[in-house]
Amino acid sequence: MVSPISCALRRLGAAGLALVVGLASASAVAQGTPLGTEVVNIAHVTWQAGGMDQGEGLSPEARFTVARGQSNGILTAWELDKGLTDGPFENIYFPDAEYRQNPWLPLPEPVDASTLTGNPTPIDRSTPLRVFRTDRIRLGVPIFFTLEDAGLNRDPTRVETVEVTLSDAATGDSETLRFYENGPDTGVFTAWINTTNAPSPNGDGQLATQAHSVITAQYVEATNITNNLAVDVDVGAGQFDPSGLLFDSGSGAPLNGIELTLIDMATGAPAQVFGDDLVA
Ligand SMILES: [Ca+2]
Ligand SMILES: [Ca+2]
Repeated sequence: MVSPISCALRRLGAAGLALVVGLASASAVAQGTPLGTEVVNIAHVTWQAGGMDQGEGLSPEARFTVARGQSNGILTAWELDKGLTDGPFENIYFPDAEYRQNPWLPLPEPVDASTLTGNPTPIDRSTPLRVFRTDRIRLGVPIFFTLEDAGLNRDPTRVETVEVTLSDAATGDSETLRFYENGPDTGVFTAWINTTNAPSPNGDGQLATQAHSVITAQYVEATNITNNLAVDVDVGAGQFDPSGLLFDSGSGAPLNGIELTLIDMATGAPAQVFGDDLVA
């Protein structure tokens, strides 16, 4: 962004010298100017002698980058209430979100593809969703996110956006999302992501994961790293693994001290159980 500065003319002395001096000014930066924008103010200096223009002299520049001070943002992961937990719950509106695939595209609608509560019908986002904070999900459920930061609500008349990157530790899949403010003046930016145990390339709007992985969401503010935010979500098992852990169906947390008897559906008798190698 370049801010041409209006100039003042002042005659100097009997020799008839005149200088035209530009004034650097930060006021040319609008409130909604994106963070990281470089602003260049140029002070034009021209001069006259004996009433004659002598052309342009020095043109010094002043450059600065639009940044902000330390903020107190909060990045939170949420899961839709399916009646499996006691909460606490909040009702949050998730109106819009996009993923980067050159250009930005609307995110696929959130769908629960988990074993226990799966439903192919997309979750209705037309009204606020009843959600609870989560740091552990069952594989296949969509994760909802909020980034709350009043300092990023730079224009109270406009819905603004922030970028957040999601990554999965086990699969390496990564998605860059554009969170939309859920009202012109809320300072609450929202998005969601569907999770799958199927292969999913970077930048397709869903996140490949697997049991016991960790999904990380990161907000990075290049102009002030003290405002960086991150949240981790552990992934529980999606299908029964005879040699694995048992997880609470509501929270996804591993259970301890549980005895489980597998029944052979054909005989009604306890089933013979094999390990991962299908032999032992
Ligand atoms: Ca706003
Ligand atoms: Ca993907």
